[in-house]
Amino acid sequence: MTNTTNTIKHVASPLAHQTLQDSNLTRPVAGRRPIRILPWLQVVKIGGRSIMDRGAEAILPIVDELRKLLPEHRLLILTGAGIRARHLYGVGLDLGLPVGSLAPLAASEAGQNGHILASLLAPEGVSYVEHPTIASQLAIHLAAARAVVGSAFPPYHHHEFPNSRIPTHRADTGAFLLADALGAAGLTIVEDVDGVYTADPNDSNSKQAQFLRETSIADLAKLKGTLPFDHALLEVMATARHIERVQVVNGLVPGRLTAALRGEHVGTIIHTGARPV
Ligand code: GWN
Ligand code: ATP
Repeated sequence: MTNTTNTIKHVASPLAHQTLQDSNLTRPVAGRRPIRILPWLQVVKIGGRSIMDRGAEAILPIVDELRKLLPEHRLLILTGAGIRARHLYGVGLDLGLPVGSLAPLAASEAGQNGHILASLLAPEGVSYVEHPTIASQLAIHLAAARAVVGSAFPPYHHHEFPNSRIPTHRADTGAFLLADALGAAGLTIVEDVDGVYTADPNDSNSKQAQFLRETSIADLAKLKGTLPFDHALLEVMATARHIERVQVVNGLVPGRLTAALRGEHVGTIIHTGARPV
């Protein structure tokens, strides 16, 4: 019998002979901080319901602000889905559609809002870029333009987790996952409230709502009530690799987004689980 082991063809890998479940063995290889792919990028998530659904009254001032920010920042502007997705959930759930069918349908509404925003910024060279382009050709697009617009909704499609009938990973989660994966300089979430409160400030039954100027995922996880973003955002912020803080700002107040991108504290700062190097 000839010896069939050919050392020339053997590819040495530190992960070859072990289970990937054993963190003691994977940590030396996987424990290092990933590189920042686009460290100069500022990611801005524009609310679907809170900004886009309000039409010209809310959108035009934000467009004006974004336009003026272009010489200062290179932006990935991501839009949420808004009221059309909520209508869709209502119809889809009534028909018994599974969550994996509702996710792409809702995602398409986030994309539509992105197309609207990109059209308004087109004179500045800003275009809507598709999910596959964000995944693999973002750098070249941002070399050609100061900003691009995309859908904030993550394209989980039929892979959306079936732990809820409404997709749990929505636009805020999608924006954070992208910003952290790209190692972006920051993420700003633009809403129609000044930031995060201890309860919904627009709920007439929660007059006790107190503004949280600075908070953390641990503190927010203890809050019993609702949040102005997807609950799953807390989970993905817990395991963040790069984005150490997110600021939630009121996009209905002119100048707040500009100030936030300049590093000013004008909304709620949420500290994530990412640690400084
Ligand atoms: O369609 O507005 O991207 O950027 O999650 O998938 O449902 O798709 O299923 O490149 O791939 O509707 O067609 O649509 O919003 O997501 O896009 O115009 O395969 O540019 O074709 O990952 O835009 O769209 O909805 O984002 O969020 O053709 Mo749309 Mo969305 Mo366009 Mo995109 Mo989904 Mo594509 Mo996709 Mo689908
Ligand atoms: P999408 O982009 O997914 O369409 P959005 O981010 O534009 O959504 P909402 O999901 O409606 O908007 O979130 C903003 C709303 O959340 C606020 O208008 C506010 O009334 C509500 N809200 C609920 N709980 C809180 C809270 N704890 N603090 C602040 N706002 C809250």
